[in-house]
Amino acid sequence: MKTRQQTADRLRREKERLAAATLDRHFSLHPELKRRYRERETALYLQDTAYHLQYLAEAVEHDEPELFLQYIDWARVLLANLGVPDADLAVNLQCLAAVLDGELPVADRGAVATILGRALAHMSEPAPEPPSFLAAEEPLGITAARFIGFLLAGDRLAASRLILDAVTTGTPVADIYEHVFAKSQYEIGRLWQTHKISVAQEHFCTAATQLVMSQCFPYIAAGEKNGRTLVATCVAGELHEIGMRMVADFFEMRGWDTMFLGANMPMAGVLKAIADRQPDLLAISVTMTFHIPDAARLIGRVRAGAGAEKTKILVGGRPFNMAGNLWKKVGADAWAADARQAADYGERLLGA
Ligand code: B12
Repeated sequence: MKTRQQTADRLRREKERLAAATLDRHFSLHPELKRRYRERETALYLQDTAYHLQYLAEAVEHDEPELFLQYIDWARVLLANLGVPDADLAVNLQCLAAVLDGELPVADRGAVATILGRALAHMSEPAPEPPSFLAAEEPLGITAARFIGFLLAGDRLAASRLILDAVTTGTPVADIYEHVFAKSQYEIGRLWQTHKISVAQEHFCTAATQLVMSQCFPYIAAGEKNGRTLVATCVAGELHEIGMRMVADFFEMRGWDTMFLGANMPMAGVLKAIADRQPDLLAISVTMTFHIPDAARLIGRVRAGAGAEKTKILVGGRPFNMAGNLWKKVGADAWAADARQAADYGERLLGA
């Protein structure tokens, strides 16, 4: 366990140097690539390889290969849509495997080689084109399609009216969150990944969705309070906040008093909020796999500090949904896959 952690730390710490060694090896095996690559392509190659190393580090440290395998599935789609063929990525991974085989302590070469080997084996099949997250036959499927259609057309007012009409005519806000907002955000991500929308469109849709979520707030926070308290936060560096916000709002709908701290929260600030409020539950969200160490560190500090003895810790977000046992490895009390389940498990954790 200790060696895995040391190896992972080394992959993280030396990612730039290891990426440069991988590029050198790739160029020496394929001199035509060196002729093709300008400054920009070279910089992107180094950046992507450093990303591979960060995801690999998490997979190795926690013994969760899926964290790397699903990342490579994702990277193949992204790169293919940017004109980088699968074959180039495969050689990149082979070169990375050779560099690491020469660099790592003998005890950990096996674990790394197995994960990289599995990723390369996956690549013998064509990359699956990610399917749409929207379908008319799904609950609120037509509303979700209309909502995203308005956002992609730049019409926030129509998107807002669509949702407020649904809410005032009896559609539960929880259903709107689950079937409209979450699905349309995943779809926006797919459209960005496959190069069908721009970064600006993705930012616009996300900001507009947050606007409409805020308009729903008076409908969710109006019920009786149950005396339970929640602090909900994203770790430092983590910019994806909608998932955590949704989870916090589901607790609010069930009568909890919630304090949602949003994205990129400094650890010291979270610790202070916990000491001040002594909540029943701390909810921590991670989307980018390379933020897992920040969640583990935060949990360690909360457990070690005074004033949080009664606070239970629930984690969630993309990497926890990929690796079903990761929550235990970061020291949490529980994990839930989505907002509805989070509220169920939170209540169960407290024996409510
Ligand atoms: C919007 C968005 C952004 C916005 C976020 C703005 C904001 N204010 O939140 C911005 C532009 C900042 C952004 C940046 C980046 N993003 Co982004 N982003 C997205 C997008 C499109 C939507 C995220 C979202 O709102 N999802 C909707 C919510 C509801 O889903 P969720 O987060 O999964 O949450 C649910 C569950 O996971 C769970 N849950 C979540 N948290 C918690 C916590 C607890 C305690 C519990 C119990 C449960 C739980 O419950 C939630 C509700 O059901 C996703 C696509 C996607 N598939 O999610 C990409 C996505 C996550 N981003 C991606 C990437 C690559 C990036 C960048 C690296 C891009 C770049 N080159 O800069 C940066 C990294 C930034 C960082 N350091 O954090 C990739 C990640 C791929 C990967 N392999 O890791 C994705 C998947 C896009 C894609 N399809 O390619 N992004």
